[in-house]
Amino acid sequence: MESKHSKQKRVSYFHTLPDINIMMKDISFASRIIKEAARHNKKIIIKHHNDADGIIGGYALEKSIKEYARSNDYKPVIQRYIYSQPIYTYSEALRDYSNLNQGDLLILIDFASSRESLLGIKRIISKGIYLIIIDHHPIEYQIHNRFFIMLNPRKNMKEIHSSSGLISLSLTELIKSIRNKYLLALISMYGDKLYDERSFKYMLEKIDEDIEDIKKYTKVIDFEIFNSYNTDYGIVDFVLNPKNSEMVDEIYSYLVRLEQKIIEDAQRHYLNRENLFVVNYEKFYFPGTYPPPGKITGLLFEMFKEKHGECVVVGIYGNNIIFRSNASLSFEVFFDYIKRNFENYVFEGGGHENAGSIRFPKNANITEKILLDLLVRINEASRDNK
Ligand SMILES: [Mn+2]
Repeated sequence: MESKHSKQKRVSYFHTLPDINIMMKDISFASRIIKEAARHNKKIIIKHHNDADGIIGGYALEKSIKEYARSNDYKPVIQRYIYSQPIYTYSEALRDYSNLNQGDLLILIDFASSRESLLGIKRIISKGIYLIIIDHHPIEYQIHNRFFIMLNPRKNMKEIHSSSGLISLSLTELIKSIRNKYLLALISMYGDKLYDERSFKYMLEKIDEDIEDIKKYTKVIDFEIFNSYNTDYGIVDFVLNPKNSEMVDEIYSYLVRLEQKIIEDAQRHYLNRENLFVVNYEKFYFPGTYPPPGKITGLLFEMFKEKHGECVVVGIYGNNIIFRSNASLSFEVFFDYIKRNFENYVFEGGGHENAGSIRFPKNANITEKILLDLLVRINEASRDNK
């Protein structure tokens, strides 16, 4: 029989994954900051991106901190919010600045690594509020400050395999391990299309659900958040509760039909040259409806990929373009070109390798035709460079 001691010493599976393992020092530091905040009954605010990855991170961390506090009879004030922008805006920072005091803790999940978030972040830590950012998007700044910790594998690695949900779960293992952790990790990774074959296989073996269930849960959670007006009425618990399986199945089959329709519509509205595709969402997408442009791009990408193997899909929606590729033309190369040749643009975000979105000013006049020519040119130039 195992002694209590050896049980405590057992290493969490999450901590053995390369992206996570390389961050263990920071993860352990973050867990100490969180436990301290709980012990001193501080206010802890968690804000997370409004997608499946973001909510899994926020949900897991909230649960873990609450259970830790309860078991130790601490009484921190814990609040969690869904946040729908890809950057930590200055107005959001001012709100947090006024709601939190010195020694309180703010945790931002699945956003806030971009340059545009920096001023707000500085404002927060200038008050002595602890700030933990859990993210996997490209990092565009560095801060060395005792109130600031960033858990983002891109600090150390170029190619990453972890979702923000997975990083959050790795952190909960040092606070209070939670139920369903493998199922939650899989949903967060599936939500961001981060299929790491080995860890997927390992975690799927640990749970009763199969990959089809993961797919269903992820899509339904995404859809629920999209329609939630940024209020979490208990989305994750609802979707995962077997009592609700009939309703969840019904929502899922509705979503499958929605996706099929969007794919059919999109097939009438694209231009392409070989494996480069430009799709104009303005011709078939109704603003504010599900699936939103970022997800449409993902669906079309999966479809074109099946037919063409390597391909690049770019969607235009108003002044936004959304890029997705598994071909030699990467988002990095594309974005580099934009930086050098366009005066005005904003990097909007992106969840994973070779995906991202860029916004242009209103009168930039970027049409499908211009964009396709641009793609062809960049593609040829990047080939010649190799
Ligand atoms: Mn994410």
